[in-house]
Amino acid sequence: MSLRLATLASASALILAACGGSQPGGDAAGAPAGAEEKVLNVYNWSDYVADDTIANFEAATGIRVNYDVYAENETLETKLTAGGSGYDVVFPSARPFAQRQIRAGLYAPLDKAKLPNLQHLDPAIMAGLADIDPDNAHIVPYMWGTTGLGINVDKVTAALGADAPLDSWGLLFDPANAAKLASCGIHVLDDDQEAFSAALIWLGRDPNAGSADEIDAVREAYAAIRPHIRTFNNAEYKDALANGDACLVMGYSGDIGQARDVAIEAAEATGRAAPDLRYVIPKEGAVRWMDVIAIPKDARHPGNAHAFVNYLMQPEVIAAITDHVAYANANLAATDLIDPEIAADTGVYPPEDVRERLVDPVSLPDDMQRQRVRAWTGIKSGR
Ligand code: N2P
Repeated sequence: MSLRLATLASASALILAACGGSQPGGDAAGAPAGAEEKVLNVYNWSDYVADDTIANFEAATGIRVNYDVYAENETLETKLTAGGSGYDVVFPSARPFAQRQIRAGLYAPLDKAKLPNLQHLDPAIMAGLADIDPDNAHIVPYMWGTTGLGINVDKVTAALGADAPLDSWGLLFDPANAAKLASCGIHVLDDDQEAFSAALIWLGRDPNAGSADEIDAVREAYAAIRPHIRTFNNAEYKDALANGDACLVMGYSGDIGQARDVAIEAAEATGRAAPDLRYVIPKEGAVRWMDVIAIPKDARHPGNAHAFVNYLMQPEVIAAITDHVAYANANLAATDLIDPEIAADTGVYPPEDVRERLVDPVSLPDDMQRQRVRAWTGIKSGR
């Protein structure tokens, strides 16, 4: 090569390196080939980290986080299935969502060498996930909780009397109760998985059944109370319970704990008495779910994603999140760091006799699942 050509060649290599994005291994923000731009795109459930979790990660790593939230597993799944979501870290529920997403090849295998904090996770929970994710290759457990009832005790007992069945799904599914509570506000989750399971548990049936007979039974259960339900939603019910717009909600355990905290703070600020807001795991039983962390296979910042996943597994970090969101985490080393009031809250960490009444969701065959989703759309619209 002549000197002139050699100079040209290295000049163009320099230009290509400076442009970054045009080189394999480079990226749009101009990081050199082989390095990741300091950006991370996270997609999580709403209200599922502490106020300072993201800012602390950014300060510790210099990685800028774009943080988006969703309220339904289906929203996440639609984006993942379409491909090119742009997200680097996501938080699906393990069953049946992550289960079928792993099967569909939507997640990248974890590079465990980059996740030393895996050592802190509860081995029993890890083993419990191995049937849907052999060798725990793709998902890391994040938070777990139950789906039950959030109750404004004063309003509910005012409507139903002092002997209101505060410990039963009958508060919602007995039409006589729902009719009396309609005016103080009933919200139900817009989550077919949870709504079907709750109705089947109330009916004394298997919450994971999906035959036509079960679908009819669930349809009838909701038809009887549909006129008394104000709305179906997965996030607004929290504020509604906190500010008195709802007196009975079907909701996720920690969200109801958060509503109680918000109501207490508001009461302190105004000098009024806080309402008695309670989370109840009904005596008939309830669903226990586990949300997990995963890296989509098309993530553009897998290095940053691993740094974030590892950060979330630091005992101090995850303990602070549990304190804030009132959900139990899967981190054994964090146990002693959790606020004693949260650790003793039986709605967050149910005692053994209650755990015996909890059911894990299972993945239904595709056609049954489709029928459930169709039936749910009809139930919500009152058809
Ligand atoms: C967070 C609710 C997540 C629980 N706000 C649903 N798995």
